Amino acid sequence: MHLFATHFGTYEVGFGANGKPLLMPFRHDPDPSEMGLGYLALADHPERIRAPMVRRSWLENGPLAGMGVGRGREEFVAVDWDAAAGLVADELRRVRSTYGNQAIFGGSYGWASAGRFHHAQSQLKRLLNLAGGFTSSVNSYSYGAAGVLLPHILGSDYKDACDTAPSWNDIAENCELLVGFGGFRLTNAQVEAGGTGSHRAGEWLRRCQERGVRIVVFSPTASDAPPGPNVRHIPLRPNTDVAVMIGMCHTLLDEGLFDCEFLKRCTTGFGEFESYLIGEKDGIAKDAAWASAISGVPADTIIEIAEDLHDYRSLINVAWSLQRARFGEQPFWGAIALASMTGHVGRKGCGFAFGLTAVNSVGQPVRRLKGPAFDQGKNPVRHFIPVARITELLENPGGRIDYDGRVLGLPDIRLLWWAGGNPFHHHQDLNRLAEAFRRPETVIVTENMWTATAKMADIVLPSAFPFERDDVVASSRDNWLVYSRRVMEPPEGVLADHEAYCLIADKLGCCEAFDENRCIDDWLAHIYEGYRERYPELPDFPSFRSRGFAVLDEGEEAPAPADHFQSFRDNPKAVPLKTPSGRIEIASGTIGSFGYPDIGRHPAWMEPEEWLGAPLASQYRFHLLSPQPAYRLHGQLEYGPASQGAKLKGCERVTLSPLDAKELAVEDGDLCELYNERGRVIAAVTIDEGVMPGVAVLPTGGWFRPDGDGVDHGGNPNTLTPITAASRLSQATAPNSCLASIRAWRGPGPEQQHEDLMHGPD
Ligand SMILES: Nc1nc2c(c(=O)[nH]1)N[C@H]1C(S)=C(S)[C@@H](COP(=O)(O)OP(=O)(O)OC[C@H]3O[C@@H](n4cnc5c(=O)[nH]c(N)nc54)[C@H](O)[C@@H]3O)O[C@H]1N2
Ligand SMILES: Nc1nc2c(c(=O)[nH]1)N[C@H]1C(S)=C(S)[C@@H](COP(=O)(O)OP(=O)(O)OC[C@H]3O[C@@H](n4cnc5c(=O)[nH]c(N)nc54)[C@H](O)[C@@H]3O)O[C@H]1N2
Ligand SMILES: [Mo]
Repeated sequence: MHLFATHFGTYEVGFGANGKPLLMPFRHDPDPSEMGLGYLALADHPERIRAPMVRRSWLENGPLAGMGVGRGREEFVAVDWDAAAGLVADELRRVRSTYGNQAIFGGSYGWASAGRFHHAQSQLKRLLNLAGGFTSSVNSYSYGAAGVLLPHILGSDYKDACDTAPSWNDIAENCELLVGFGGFRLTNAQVEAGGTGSHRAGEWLRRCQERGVRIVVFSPTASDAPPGPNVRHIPLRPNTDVAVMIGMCHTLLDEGLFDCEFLKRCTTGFGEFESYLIGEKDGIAKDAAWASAISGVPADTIIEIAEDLHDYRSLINVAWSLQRARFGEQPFWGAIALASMTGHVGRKGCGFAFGLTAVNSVGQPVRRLKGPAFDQGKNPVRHFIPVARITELLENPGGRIDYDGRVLGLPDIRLLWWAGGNPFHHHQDLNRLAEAFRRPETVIVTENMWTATAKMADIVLPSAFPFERDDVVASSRDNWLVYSRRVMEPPEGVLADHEAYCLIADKLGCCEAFDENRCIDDWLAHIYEGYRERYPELPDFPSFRSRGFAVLDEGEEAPAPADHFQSFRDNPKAVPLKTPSGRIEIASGTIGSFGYPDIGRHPAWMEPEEWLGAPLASQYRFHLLSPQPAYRLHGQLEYGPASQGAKLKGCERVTLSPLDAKELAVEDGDLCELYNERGRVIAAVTIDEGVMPGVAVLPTGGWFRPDGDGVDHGGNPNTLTPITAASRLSQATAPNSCLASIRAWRGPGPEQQHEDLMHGPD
């Protein structure tokens, strides 16, 4: 079977009446995503990069004359691959001999494409490592706060985003009450990093409902509640979930409805938390009335749900979005404390979970394919940043930042190379990032389209789309392996990253070390054989390639994966967690010992600078939420038919409550401007009575397209979001703590503007 595999699923390749290739849903996928069906339309899109391009004054005057001021403002000149490879190799050599390899930033965060071999970051990092190394980055935008917090609270086994949740079949069989803070945004489950052959999350949620699992969703928007029976939506102010959780903890304490024996055996630090709950030091009882005043949830509701969490076999799920906020560690820690008090942790399908439906894999009862990656080699440079500190890194050479109990020195970055990520999609405060991006001497970007990041480069290397190359596609959280076979040739002048880097490696004199004398087919066979060594039941490579896919345990009843919390609960001494106490740390001496002002020893409510209760809210009246887009993957496929079709007048949609729309005197479809001291962005109003008044929802992924006045016509919420970290512990991204104002927009819409705004490439 001819298959093409992506982060949003696997597609069958066929031919249309006009003889052109087209994508069709994969026959084995019960719930295929529409998102990718139009992927091939991007192949000859006008914004495609078709040749290596160099910014004119960089090419003519070199990296030091004029530095980066023209970046993002000047035109590009096409060069051939030999010239481009020579420029890149010379520049790498110059920077490393003048400043040392730590002056090269190659962190390159981003999702790139599915596929084990053409993995953009691995390809680049392998090349940079052979060139002496680079300053790197750690953690993710997805799970930045939780990924640092949870190893302290639950142990090092719980760093990965998908490892805490019980499996869906255990939930369906055993759980009676599923409480979701941040809800279950099912459009997100279309996606899986590394791909999948089978979308199942929606089906599992339905099965839970059929079995009578009651679902309660706390969210500022009703659309986070799934359709179907037994669902209750409770609106709350953004960023206040931890106050609700703490109010529930107080309720359980006050009413004596908590599992004292579990807390004693399996947790540590409850006493300190208890003292906080009753207000021993500050005189404030963190009761339901207190939580209600912060969150807007009626006190009776908080008490009722708290009692139910204790009385029924319950599971508390927290969406990842909650930790993409100021003090984003707190709702995760709070949920663990609350679930521990209910006493259901370690009971089948109960306790706590993080990110059910955030991606397809969380909770899937499958054996996972942990396969070999394309080897990046070793990086001799020790400098790194937590991934979301990129602006500070560029702004503040020689500076220092706190991180997880350490102090990190920020090297002086002279060369920046990004491949497989789009910081002008993903990072916060994009106008500030643009200034920071003008500081290094050279910026190189490997991309397939003229993203805002590519436009900010000096050297742009054009990259083949994933449908223009063969790859072995598998996710380490899934049981599907797909042979993704090229659908068409890339345009002349465009290479797969690996091929481009072979040319550069050749100029650097490390060609053999880079490609090990293997052609791409050899690499694919080599990677696949790595899987077969671990899973001997897989077919041989030629059979796999001709069938197009292989599935672990195909056709068998999914084995329920072992739930470590069950054995821990049964015998915490024999099967301890890998925390200092061996138990769940409701208070953490380690975190306390760091002495950070923005995270303490136990879960607590801390007031973000930007939320609806902040003094700043009298100036900027809306809390802006920026969830994941339903019709594309981040900024990818923005020009695909699904994403374009979801726009209104060519604009991204911002969703408002009817009350706010009335007050702003805007109607459905009107253009409006969202603004704060960081930027201005245009979007089209969509009115939804499910949105809480005071909240505006603008999904991510619109392409940052500032006009001459700095107004973004692409609808990217990160024009407005702050770079503030969740805390000094994680230094994680926190875009969901953002206040903004809104007014009607009377200027021209993006359709009229678009032509004028295209700058850079000809
Ligand atoms: N406000 C706000 N901001 C957010 C979030 C939020 O919730 N709110 N969420 C954050 C999260 S969780 C994430 S994960 C990030 C995602 O941010 P990114 O991962 O940076 O977003 P993508 O658009 O997926 O960027 C990947 C880029 O890689 C390119 N690419 C694809 N394949 C290849 C390849 O083979 N080679 C090369 N060289 N390039 C390739 C694509 O064209 C694309 O431009 O955004 C973060 N930003
Ligand atoms: N279609 C599609 N799916 C995707 C992606 C994509 O780009 N497109 N990206 C993928 C990636 S990289 C990731 S990391 C995951 C992210 O998965 P999540 O982080 O779970 O997803 P989000 O869409 O950011 O947020 C989910 C919901 O959280 C709610 N929310 C935000 N702030 C608060 C709050 O303070 N309190 C409460 N109670 N609710 C709040 C919002 O209403 C939002 O709808 O999604 C993945 N899935
Ligand atoms: Mo993410």
